[in-house]
Amino acid sequence: MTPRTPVTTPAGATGTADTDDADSTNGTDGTSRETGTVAGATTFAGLTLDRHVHASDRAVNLARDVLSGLTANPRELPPKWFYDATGGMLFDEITRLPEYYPTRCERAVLDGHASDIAAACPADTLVELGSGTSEKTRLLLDALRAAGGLRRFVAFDVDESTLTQAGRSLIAAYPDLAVHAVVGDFERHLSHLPSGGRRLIAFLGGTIGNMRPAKRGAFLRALREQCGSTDALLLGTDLVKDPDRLVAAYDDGAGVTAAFNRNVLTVINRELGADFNIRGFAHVVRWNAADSWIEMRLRAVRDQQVTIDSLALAVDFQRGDDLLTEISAKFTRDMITAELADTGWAVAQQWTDPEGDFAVTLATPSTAPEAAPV
Ligand code: SAH
Ligand code: AVI
Repeated sequence: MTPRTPVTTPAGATGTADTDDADSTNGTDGTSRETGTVAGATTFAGLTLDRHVHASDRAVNLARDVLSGLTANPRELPPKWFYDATGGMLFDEITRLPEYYPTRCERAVLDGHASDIAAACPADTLVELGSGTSEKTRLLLDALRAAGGLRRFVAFDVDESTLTQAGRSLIAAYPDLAVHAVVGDFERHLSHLPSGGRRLIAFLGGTIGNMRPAKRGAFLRALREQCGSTDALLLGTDLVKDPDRLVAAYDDGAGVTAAFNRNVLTVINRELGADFNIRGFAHVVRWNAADSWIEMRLRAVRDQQVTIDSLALAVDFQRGDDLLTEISAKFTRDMITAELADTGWAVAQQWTDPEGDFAVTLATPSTAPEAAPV
C-alpha cells in the first residue's frame, strides 16, 4: 500500500513556524504575557508557571506539523499532539492497563532504588521532563526529601492542563516544596530550564523512545549542554522483549490505546477546523525489528477526503493508507550506554525491574559534548 499525495495545495500556513522560539525568551527577558511579573513566571495558588508555548504558538506549530506531515510521503505526525487534556487522561488510563507494563515496571525500579538514586545524586532540585501526572516521581521526591536537601521541583511538559493539575496536587502533598511548572517543548526549550543548585533531571516513562535516533542524540546533547558538573540525568527506557508482549502493550483489549491514537485527529479537528471522521481510521500497531521500535499508525478504513480549514488543505486517503502517529523505541542496555556516551553522558548506575523489562539509568556529564550536527 502506497500513501497518495494530497489533491490541494495549502495557503500559507508556515510563515511563522518558529514564533514559539521567539516567545520562549519569555522565561529570561523579565516579562510575562500573563501578569507582567518578573522572570517570566506567573505565580498562583503557590504554583509558579512559566509558559514557553502560548496558545497562538501552539496553533502555528500544529499547523506546521500537520501541513508537513500530511503532505509528506509516508505521512507522519509528531506524537506530542496526542496530549491535550483528553490525551493526557487517556495516557493515564493506559498506564493502568494490564497489557501496558512499562509504568508498573518503572515504578518497581523507583520503589526499590529511589534511595540509591538520592544517595548518588543528593539534588536540591528535581526537574522532570515530559512530566505528565508526575505520579511515580513522588517516589523520587520522597527519597530526595529524606536525603535532606530537596527544595524545588520543576515539572516541564507541553500539555498545560495535565501539568497544572499535577502541580497543584504536588503543592498539596509537599507544602514545603517550591513547585515550578514549565509549559514547553523539550525539543526546543531546554535552554529555558530553571537553573541553579544541584539538579537531578528525570526523563521517565520511556518517552525518549518516542524520538527517532537523530532527535534523541540532539536532545541528549542539548540537555548535556544545559547541565553543570554536579547535575545528573535519570533516564527511563523500555527494553527489547518478546514482540507479542510489545504489540499487546500498544493494542490493548479495552481499546484505550486506540482511543489515545485517534485523539490526535480530534485535536486537529478542533484546533485546525478539520473534518477527520474518527471512525474512518483504524488503530494499527506493528513491531519494527530492524529499527527496534513499535510503530503506531492510523489506517484509512475506506476512501475518504479530509479538509483542514486553517490550512486550506484537502487530503485524499485511499482505503489502507497509513498515517504514522508514533514510534516507541525499545533499547538494549548496550544501546543506552552507547547513546549516552555519544552525547556527553557517562552511565553511573543502572537498574531494571526483576523481570528485566524496563531500565532506569543514572548518568552524569562526562566530557564536553561534541558540537551538535546541524
Ligand atoms: N513521564 C510520565 C508521562 C509520560 S507521557 C510518565 O512516565 O508516566 C509523555 C508526556 O510527555 C506527556 O505528558 C506529554 O504531554 C509530554 N510530552 C510529549 N512530547 C513533549 C514535548 N515535545 N515536550 C514536552 N513534553 C512533551
Ligand atoms: C509516553 N510514551 C513513552 C508512551 C509509549 O509507550 O511510547 C506513549 C504511548 N503510546 C501508546 N501507549 C503509550
